[in-house]
Amino acid sequence: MTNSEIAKLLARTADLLEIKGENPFKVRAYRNAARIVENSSKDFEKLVKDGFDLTRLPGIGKDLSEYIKEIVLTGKFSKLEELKKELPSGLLEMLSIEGLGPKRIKQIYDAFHIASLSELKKYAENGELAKLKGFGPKLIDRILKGVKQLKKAGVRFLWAEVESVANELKEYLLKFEGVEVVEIAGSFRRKKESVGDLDVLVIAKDYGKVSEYFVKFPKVKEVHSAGLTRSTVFLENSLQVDLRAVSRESYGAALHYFTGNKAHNIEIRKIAIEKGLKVNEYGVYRGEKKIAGRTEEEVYEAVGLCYIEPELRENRGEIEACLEKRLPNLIELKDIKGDLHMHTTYSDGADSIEEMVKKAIERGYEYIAITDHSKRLLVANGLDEKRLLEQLDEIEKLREKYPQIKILKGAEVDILEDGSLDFDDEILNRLDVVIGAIHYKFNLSKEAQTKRILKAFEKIDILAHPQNRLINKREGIEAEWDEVFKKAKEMGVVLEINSQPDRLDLSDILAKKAKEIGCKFAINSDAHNAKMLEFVKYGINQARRGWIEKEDVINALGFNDFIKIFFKQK
Ligand code: DGT
Ligand code: CA
Ligand code: CA
Repeated sequence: MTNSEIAKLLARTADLLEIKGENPFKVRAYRNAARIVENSSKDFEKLVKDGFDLTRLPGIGKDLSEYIKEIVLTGKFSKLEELKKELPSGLLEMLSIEGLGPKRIKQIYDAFHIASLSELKKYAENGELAKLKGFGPKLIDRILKGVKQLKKAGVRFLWAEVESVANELKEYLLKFEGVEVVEIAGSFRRKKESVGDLDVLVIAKDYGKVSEYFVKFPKVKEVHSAGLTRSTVFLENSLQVDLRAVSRESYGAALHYFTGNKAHNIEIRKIAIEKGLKVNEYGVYRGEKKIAGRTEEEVYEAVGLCYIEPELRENRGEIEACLEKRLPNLIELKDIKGDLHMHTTYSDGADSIEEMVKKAIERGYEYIAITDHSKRLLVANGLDEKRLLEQLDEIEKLREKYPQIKILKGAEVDILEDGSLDFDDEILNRLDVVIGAIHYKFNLSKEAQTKRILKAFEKIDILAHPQNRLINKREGIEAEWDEVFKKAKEMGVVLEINSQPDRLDLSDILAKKAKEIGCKFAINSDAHNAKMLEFVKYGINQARRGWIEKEDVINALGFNDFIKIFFKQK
């Protein structure tokens, strides 16, 4: 870690403290610290590793010495991490816009509570920003340019956000004469929770004509390049799309190469080399001779491997698992038999219980649980906790009206700061399904957060969105996940894979970890209206990336098996 990297973390801390409106002396202290480190001729990393007492250097007190040590030894600065959790990540992004320093961002944030670049753009365009003191037309112009650049450079899109435009584009291309195959490779095909750009492959008679047609796709905003085998455009939402021509003979090799990820590709290439083979985007070769490339299956077979599903291609042990014949048999959407987490007009949902029930029947579910919020969030929404009791009565009536589906009585109960629950036992005892969820106090220490969750395990059946992250916006809580998962398995608490596109929580990595420990999962929609019951497909994507099989998922069981297992604990 260089001095200027250390300084950058300290300066960022100062910026965020300033945006937050902290004491100016504190802000200045961090800014000074950053400058001292940046300007020092000493190599701090080396000094720390040699155990040198930094306070002996001019200008470095006890605090700064501790900060530098922490950063060098952990690569992170905990004060900054805390601030990042407290403030929307959009504010951090704004800091890299030329002309926007912490003072101006604070002005903007205080006035409009803008939390993302898209909102910033909106306020710049609709004239609101210009009402702030010091925001002249030149600055507004610079802000707009900055937003555009940033979006091009580094903004990732939620998978679900690009799904419809990706499908539209695919259909559009397939309509063109001479186009035989269109496939979207890359992270989109791997169903990664967020996508940097779209990598589209086509097999076509005349690529030049297809490329001309491609850049006229109605949602294209800007054509970056249109070459002989590759074209790049930006769509209205700033999403980059690359189109590549591939030949039929190389299609499998190209699809494999551009699906990635890169680390998976590199591993495959290593295995090939050991066998005296060469793999690239055109095929698998022994010497000059091409021995495979038409299909992906052929490519894997040629290097002595079985077919690996795109969702698993992350170099997280999938190649080893294939060689040891223990690749998972991944869960599919059609395996889901019920949904155990949804909201209605009894709390913050938009549709009635009956509308949710009808939609669930339409989806062929055998059972659902109605799980509105507990006291804290009811009150916050101006509602009364007695509503739950009325709701239970209504469920009784609907059970009679819709005998073809089992309607379970549930609630999504807040886990309070000390791990106790936001409904009394008397109410909890009347419920079939108690989901526990953390909705506030996200930045407790790891120990406190773990304790909070384990305490709640005494009374809950399912832990909702365990990490409490919002993709690209909020990192989520810290907890001793190994301990949480072991306890969940031991106590029969089911872990949710929440299907909301910006949650997808548990993440792929933690879901895999929990599976290895032996936990059970519920892939739930967390629907806030009837249409949202469809979101379960996103949860399925994430579950597959976490190596989850049908047998691991409690709501993939038919109702009779479900109650046997789910209610065993009670
Ligand atoms: P993204 O777009 O950031 O969400 O992630 P990807 O995985 O779609 O990455 P992207 O668009 O940069 O490239 C698409 C695929 O192309 C990638 O998954 C693997 C392959 N690829 C790209 N660059 C390299 C490379 O330098 N070496 C190898 N072996 N493969 C590469
Ligand atoms: Ca990509
Ligand atoms: Ca790409």
